[in-house]
Amino acid sequence: AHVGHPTNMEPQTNYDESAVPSYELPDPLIDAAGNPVATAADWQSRRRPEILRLFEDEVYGRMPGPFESSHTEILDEDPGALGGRAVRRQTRLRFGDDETSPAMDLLLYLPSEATGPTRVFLGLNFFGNHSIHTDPGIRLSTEWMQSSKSNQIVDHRATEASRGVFASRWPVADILARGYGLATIYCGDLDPDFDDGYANGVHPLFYQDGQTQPEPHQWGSISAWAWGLSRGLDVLEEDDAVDAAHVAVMGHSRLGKTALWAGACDERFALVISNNSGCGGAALARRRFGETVAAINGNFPHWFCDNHRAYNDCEDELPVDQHQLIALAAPRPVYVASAIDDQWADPKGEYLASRHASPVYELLGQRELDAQQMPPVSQPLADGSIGYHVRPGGHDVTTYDWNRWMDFADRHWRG
Ligand code: GTR
Repeated sequence: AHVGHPTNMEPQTNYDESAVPSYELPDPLIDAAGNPVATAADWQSRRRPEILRLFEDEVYGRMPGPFESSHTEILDEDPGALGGRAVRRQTRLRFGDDETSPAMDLLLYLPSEATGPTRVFLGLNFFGNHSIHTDPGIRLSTEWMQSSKSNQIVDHRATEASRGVFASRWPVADILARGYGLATIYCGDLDPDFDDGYANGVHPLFYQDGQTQPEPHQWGSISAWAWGLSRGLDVLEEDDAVDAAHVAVMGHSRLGKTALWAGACDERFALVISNNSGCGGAALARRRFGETVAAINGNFPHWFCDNHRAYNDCEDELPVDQHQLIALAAPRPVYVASAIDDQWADPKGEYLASRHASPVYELLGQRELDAQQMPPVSQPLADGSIGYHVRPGGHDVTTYDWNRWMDFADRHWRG
């Protein structure tokens, strides 16, 4: 199973390190007026909100708070799922009062041998909750999704044959065996991933009278997905079997961009994980290596806010760069994972952004990413509060990645 990509082959794409332009990164510890940020309190109360606001207004778009008339319904529970290894719970959060209101379904697995509240990894998926495992008890998504022959999505709808098509990206048994829970939501429940001028999904719930699409500084699809992750955390907070103070938000690719953004906006997430998130995620925009701002806004006009288009081919004008997005996770642990053959996502740019987030972690008394060089493949740098690895292979999520994240979570949460 794989995600159908657009061409990813812009003729002008640069894959040559020697052709990376020289650039100057905005300093996370110098504010917009040019004053240094010298204390943790100064960062937290003044500089952090300033950077967050710039990412809202110039990159992803501002998102609203929770929807007022939301209703939670537990759809089903099975204490003996996966051959008795798991408790499976499916919860629907409906935004609005009637059956036609948009809703998101959260699938949760917890280890059946858990004796107390469980720490959970929460991530969005691309093709429905049923795509993460062959478990016949998972409700088959009925929502729109990208048609895909290889993933058994026919006429934009999931089929029974699409159960488990992405199981390799979600090693549920391993996660449970290590004592963690896993929660997931289909991103299309929040906003179907195509450009329709924001007529569907959750955006219209918040339109003012007469408004038909978000303002140029208001949320695009990545913000809507990130908003959904926060609503997922709301659901988990209501669940006594979940240790909601230890929820890691993770995501791959466009959903990895989303995980970083969700972790920046919602400080309840205790740990933040980006996998192969690339442009608009963990990779520095100013390097213009692989996917660029112009390429991503061209191929996916609905992901970012409209203001972001002003930076097409003008990356140096951006008031922020992606190392500052990673820094917004501080002081919470953050992990950035790259894949060496995924040059479109610029693994080196992802490493550099992680390293340049370090001064903020240091200021907050955390151990930074102290390697001056990008590490070789399969040599994770994960002793501090910023974890980084580049693994062999291409654009994907593997058990290797999950094992590193679980090692990292163990280290931070279990000492
Ligand atoms: C690509 C896109 C990347 C990444 C990827 C994915 O086509 O250019 O930014 O998001 O899709 O989400 O799989």
